[in-house]
Amino acid sequence: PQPIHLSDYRPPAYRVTHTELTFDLDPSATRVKARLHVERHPEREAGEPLELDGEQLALKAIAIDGQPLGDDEYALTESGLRIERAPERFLLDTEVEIAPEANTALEGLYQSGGMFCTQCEAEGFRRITFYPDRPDVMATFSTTVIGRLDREPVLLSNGNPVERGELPNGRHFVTWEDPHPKPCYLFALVAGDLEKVEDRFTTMSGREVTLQIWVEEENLGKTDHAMASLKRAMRWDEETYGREYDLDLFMIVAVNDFNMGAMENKGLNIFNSAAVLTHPHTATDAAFQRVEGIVAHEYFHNWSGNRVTCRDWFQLSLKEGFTVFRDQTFSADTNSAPVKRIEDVSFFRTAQFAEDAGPTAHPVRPDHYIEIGNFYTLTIYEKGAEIVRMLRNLVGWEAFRRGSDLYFSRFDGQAVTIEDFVACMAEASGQDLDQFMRWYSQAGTPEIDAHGEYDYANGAYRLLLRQRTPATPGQPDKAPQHIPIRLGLVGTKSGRDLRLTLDGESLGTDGVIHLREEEQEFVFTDVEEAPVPSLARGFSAPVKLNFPYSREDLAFLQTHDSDGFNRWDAGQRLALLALDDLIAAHRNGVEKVMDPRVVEAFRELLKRETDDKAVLAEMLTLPSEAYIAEQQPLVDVDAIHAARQFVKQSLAMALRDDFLRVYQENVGDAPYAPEPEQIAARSLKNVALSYLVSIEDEEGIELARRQFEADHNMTDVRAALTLLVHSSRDELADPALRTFGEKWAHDPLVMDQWFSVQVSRPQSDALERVKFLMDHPAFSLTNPNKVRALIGAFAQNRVNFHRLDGEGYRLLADVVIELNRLNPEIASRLVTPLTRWRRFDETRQELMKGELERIREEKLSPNVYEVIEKALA
Ligand code: B3K
Ligand code: ZN
Repeated sequence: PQPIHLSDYRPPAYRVTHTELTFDLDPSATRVKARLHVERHPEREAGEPLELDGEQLALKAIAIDGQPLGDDEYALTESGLRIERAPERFLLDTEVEIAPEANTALEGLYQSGGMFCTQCEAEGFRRITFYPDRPDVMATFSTTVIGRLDREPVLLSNGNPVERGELPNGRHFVTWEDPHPKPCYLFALVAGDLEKVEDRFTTMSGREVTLQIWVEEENLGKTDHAMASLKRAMRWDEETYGREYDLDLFMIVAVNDFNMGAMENKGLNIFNSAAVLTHPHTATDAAFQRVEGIVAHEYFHNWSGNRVTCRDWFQLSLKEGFTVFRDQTFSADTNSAPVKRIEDVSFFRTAQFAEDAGPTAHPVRPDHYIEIGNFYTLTIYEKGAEIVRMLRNLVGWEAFRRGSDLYFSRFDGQAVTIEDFVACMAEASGQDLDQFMRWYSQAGTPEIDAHGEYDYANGAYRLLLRQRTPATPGQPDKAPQHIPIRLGLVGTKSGRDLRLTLDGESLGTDGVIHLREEEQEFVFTDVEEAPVPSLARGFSAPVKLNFPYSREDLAFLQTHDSDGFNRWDAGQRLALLALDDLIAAHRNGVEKVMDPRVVEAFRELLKRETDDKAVLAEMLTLPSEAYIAEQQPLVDVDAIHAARQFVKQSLAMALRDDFLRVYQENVGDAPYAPEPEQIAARSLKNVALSYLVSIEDEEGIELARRQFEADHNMTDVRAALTLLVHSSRDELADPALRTFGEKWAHDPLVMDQWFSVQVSRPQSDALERVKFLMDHPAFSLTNPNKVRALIGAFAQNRVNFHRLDGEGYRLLADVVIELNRLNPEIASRLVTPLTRWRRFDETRQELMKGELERIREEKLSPNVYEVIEKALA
């Protein structure tokens, strides 16, 4: 496979203005007729050939302006169909046959259970019909779907239904019209035996919109939260961005087999059932919040993605980064804002930093790729969102909103670039964003080394900052980034934020400085007392910031910082310092000693009753093993696990009664609601319980057992089950697992949780469990949710996946090899942990590399090929 380069972009030779499709559905032989209204692109010369993409299509007929083409008038190529001589403007008719039931890649038209559904982004439409499958070809669509009345009573596509009727032989049809020009990646079709839940929404200009969520009958009781979330998102987008919905109908469909979370097809969003269905007894608080976030995300795409889309796939972050930023702020507005930020940043610093430091590191706007399906990454999505967040902070919300309005009005109905977006922000704010554009082109995480000094004699504080972005594949040298650093100087005497005066200008007590050079000194004057700096508040830029804080400084910031995020981060830094010592002790075989400062800091936290409970729960959570590993030059999985366990147990022993009290204070008996206050209490309670169970405190174990049996809601049940299964009390864990597994055998989403809980346990039998569970009737390699729940979860199990006998790696490679044939998109995601082999000790390096090499022996899909080549380069 050959890479495609951004610099080779040219507009298409021909565009399609209107597309008429007719699907005659059949699992093994669906017929697709396409009539394309084609015209030469005004910027391209006459006489160029027409090239259409097509994969796995059996061509049955082809005609131009009603005249069938002779064999010498078109050519079928490896990637599609080519017509050497085409008129300036014409109708192209084709008919192809495809086999949805054989489609295990879940791209194009496929079957999930008994229903037909589609996934076209990024390049799935070429598996449906011959078409210029690129986002800069935008057409209106008219789609007729023909199916069997008994098997497919419901026939859906984009837009509005305009005609329906019965046909001979028990068949019927519905015709849909979508008046908004769209690229084919936003096309969707769903057909099956589905039921709907319906609601209404009145838009800000008073239009009535019908909202429908389509599900299999047994899931009818699980749509309330998604529907409520959708309505909140619609209102929020009107109030916050002035964006109104633009069709009379908005549909969501839940399907069980889906590669990603969901897809924003115009007017017909298709969702992984895991991203839409909830019920207090089947979904955890985290799942409720995830559903809210994804429903909002897909809805927001209606403007940021659909009305204004991407010129080419290099611009993917144009729609994804902006839309993630929009959904993050929506969730922050709806729930606890500080906790949302803590969760997002925690995840980002663990997973995106690792991506940025690994062999698949790429800029937020890549300049080449082999398979675009590999670029739906944390960098494109989450780092892209961090860039948009920096933009919002740089220009201020009002200018940002003006820039956003300008962007939507100027480019409505067009396919554009990241420059177009940033230019609107520059225009609306009058700011120069040239250097800022480097965030899109440079891969890697900038590191800042900061040093500070208080000059007692002059009451000045000097802050010296030095930035450096490490080399990444293909980018050895980096230029300095424009890094906005929000900061405060917290007075060590007063415990308050001091006034910030820089170059004679006042920045208030919480200001932003701009690091643009490789090295820059900032001198704050009139600083009345010696401060501890609180840097990069709210994670004001996606960077690693090192400052030589003492443990006393961190303990001080943890209680006094006015920024909630940095209070939390100070605690994390303090814990990391203690963990560092313990990791070293473990490696050197020296006795481990707990840092009393961490114990005291926790004791203080546990006393605070006034604090936001959700934030408190976060503050009581130790950095994850994956995040600790991120901080180490070379990852020692066993030492990290042992050190973290030691800290957890030391805290539990020292503060046992406090944890018990916090648990008891937060047991509520109100009926379950996925509301911030309740969620906070549950997470605080379950964190406290996790400490008690970590030392196998009898009272704690008994509380966990009772919490499991009380069966109040899935959040509490799953938390208790996880604690029991991850403890060494198998006499309690085994019956609990059995009860749970039997009770929920009929519910695939709950069984996913049952799988994950078991295979993430630290006990040494986790791998054997994976193998055993792969034969469980509820498991299937062709269902991505199952693969993620069992294999994906196991690959996150640090101690067991990285077993020294290499069995964990072998198991993952075996699955990757099978999935490479069945579902390349999932296979290439699943292989990620192996690609990080350079981070481990020599023995593990060899073992991991060996598995990558074994995979390379196979006949690889472009997806897996690209990742393996990078990993072994
Ligand atoms: N835009 C989709 C991505 C699906 C692509 C899968 N190859 C989901 C989202 O970001 O909303
Ligand atoms: Zn998206």
